[in-house]
Amino acid sequence: FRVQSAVLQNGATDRELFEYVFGGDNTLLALSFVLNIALAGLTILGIAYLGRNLTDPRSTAIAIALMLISVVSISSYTGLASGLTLGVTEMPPGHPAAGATTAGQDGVLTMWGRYLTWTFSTPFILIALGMIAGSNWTKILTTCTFTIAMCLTGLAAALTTSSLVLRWWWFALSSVFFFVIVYVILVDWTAEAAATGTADLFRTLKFLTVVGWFGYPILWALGVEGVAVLSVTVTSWGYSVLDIITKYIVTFVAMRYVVAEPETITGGADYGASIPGFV
Ligand code: RET
Repeated sequence: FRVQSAVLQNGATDRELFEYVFGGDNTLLALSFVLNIALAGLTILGIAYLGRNLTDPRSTAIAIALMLISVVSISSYTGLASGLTLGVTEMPPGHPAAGATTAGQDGVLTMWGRYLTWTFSTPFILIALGMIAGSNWTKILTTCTFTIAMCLTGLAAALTTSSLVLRWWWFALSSVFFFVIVYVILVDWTAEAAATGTADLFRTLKFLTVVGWFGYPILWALGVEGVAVLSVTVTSWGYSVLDIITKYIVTFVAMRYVVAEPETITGGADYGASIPGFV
């Protein structure tokens, strides 16, 4: 007796996907995962080392937020490398990759674990940035909820197979949520950082973050999920390189500053109160 399930029939197992990635023909794809496992591990150790003498509670909180970014990342990439958070998705009619096959299944390789785990990693980036800017928790948590919404609608965009229009509708929704975050960073936090005295550091972090984050929707649109101009391997390397910029480089830039100038960071200690004019 066999239960017929459309989902199970189309789905490759984690073992099949693991063998597909590490089976020899996809070494480059496999490396895009393994590199980030190594870098996330080194970043965690680096933060523990650099922050070993921190006593100021605010600086320590920022260091912990930064560490959690890499804690999520090492788990995320382990999920991808093990095949557990990979899938094969059959694209809807009209999609350029409709009719493709991967690992013996109908569909294209979907790295859905990426979209899922950004839900957990991006809030910590925004908590660290918001605290460095000296913002208040209303704004920090607003950006956190919008990034969660952005990542989950992005996940929906990647997994929707019912229609091409719906995939792009999810993409548009996700982009609107993204613009809310970009607005808060560029307008509110920039002004607050100037008042807090962290403008210099914030300018660097803002540049790395805003430019880096814009790369993700561009890759999505050009990659196999979107118009399929880029191959899965190129897309995966694109995300892995963006992750290096938006996570590990941002972490070390922020960490060096937190360790070197805790007084300035502590200067934003009234983060519970809004700066006049920026409610
Ligand atoms: C998607 C597709 C839908 C439209 C938009 C996207 C934006 C994703 C972003 C991801 C950032 C991820 C980071 C991860 C680090 O851990 C979901 C690709 C707007 C901005 C910084």
